[in-house]
Amino acid sequence: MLGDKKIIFSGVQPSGNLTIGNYLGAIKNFSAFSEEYKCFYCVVDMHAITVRQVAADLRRRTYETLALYIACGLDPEKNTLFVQSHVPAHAELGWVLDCHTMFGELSRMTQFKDKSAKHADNINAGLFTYPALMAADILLYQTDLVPVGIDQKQHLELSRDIAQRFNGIYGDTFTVPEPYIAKSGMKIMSLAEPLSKMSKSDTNQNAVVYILDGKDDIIRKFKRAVTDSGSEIRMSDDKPGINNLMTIYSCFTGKSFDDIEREFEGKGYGDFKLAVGEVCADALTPVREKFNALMNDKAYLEEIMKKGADEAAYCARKTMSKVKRKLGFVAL
Ligand code: ATP
Ligand code: LTN
Repeated sequence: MLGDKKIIFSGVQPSGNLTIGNYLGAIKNFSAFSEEYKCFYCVVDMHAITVRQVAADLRRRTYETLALYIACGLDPEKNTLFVQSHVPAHAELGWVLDCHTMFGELSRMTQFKDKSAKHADNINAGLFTYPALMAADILLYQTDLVPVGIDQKQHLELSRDIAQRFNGIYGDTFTVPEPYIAKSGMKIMSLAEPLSKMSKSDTNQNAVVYILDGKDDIIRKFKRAVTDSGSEIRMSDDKPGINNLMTIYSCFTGKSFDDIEREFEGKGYGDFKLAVGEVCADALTPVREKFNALMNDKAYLEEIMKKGADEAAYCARKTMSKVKRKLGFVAL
């Protein structure tokens, strides 16, 4: 709690162009919390370097991710928006939590297994201990609730285990966080392979719709989306392609699956794909316009980064002094 408000923390890596998966699974939901909670939204650049990055790209994407937070509706006056590497306490608590996280626990993380298969030439220690740094992000702010896509559920469970373990050894130190996983949009799938997650690091550009894609690209990608045999627009276990498109349509329009089935009764996949492309493009146009304006004002973005880092560092400092005292570190 901060004052009488519960605390929210979430993060997005500046590791690529953000997708409609990041948007529907995470960022779009963030602004709903601004009034009722004290919210920290972080650009987690330290997590991004667990995979090799080109410095100039990482720098640009850090500005872009912050600009997208704002373009997607996060008011910097009502939310603390900041960059992870600007608050050194993340690295500091990260180390402490490394020493309270078990090798076996980290070995079981599916994201680690996936990413080490994908980057077999760079299975570095940071990739392995990534979830302990993520736990540090969350626990540093005494976070109550963490809005994420379902792919992060396992990491959240580990954060809870680490918090409980630490509290058990040293006495009450951290709030034990709960995940907040939106019912729809928690896992948007690839348009090319609807059994795998849409991911910003996918090399197949047609599989992924980016938040900043123009209308023509969006419509073209949806038109090419892989669909299933049959022709009915209906949710069904054996229709992963249509399920995914229905989910996307539902997220952008707020319509239920029953409504969508009724709306497209008697129509074919072609009509439906075009409709999904159109609602998606229409919803993202204002986001893109706002984003472009913000990217032309770097000084403003830097001002937000600075203000965010100060606010975050203030809260982080309180937790860090408590942690150091409990551990037996000598205070000067
Ligand atoms: P990468 O491909 O680099 O691993 P990513 O696309 O998975 O990245 P992250 O920065 O790791 O993106 O995730 C940011 C947020 O977006 C997280 O809360 C994550 O759960 C959510 N998210 C990512 N992809 C999807 C998706 N396809 N559907 C729903 N939510 C998603
Ligand atoms: N691991 C997350 C990004 C992330 C995060 C966090 C999300 C890093 N720290 C803290 C929520 C809270 C990812 O890969 N999507």
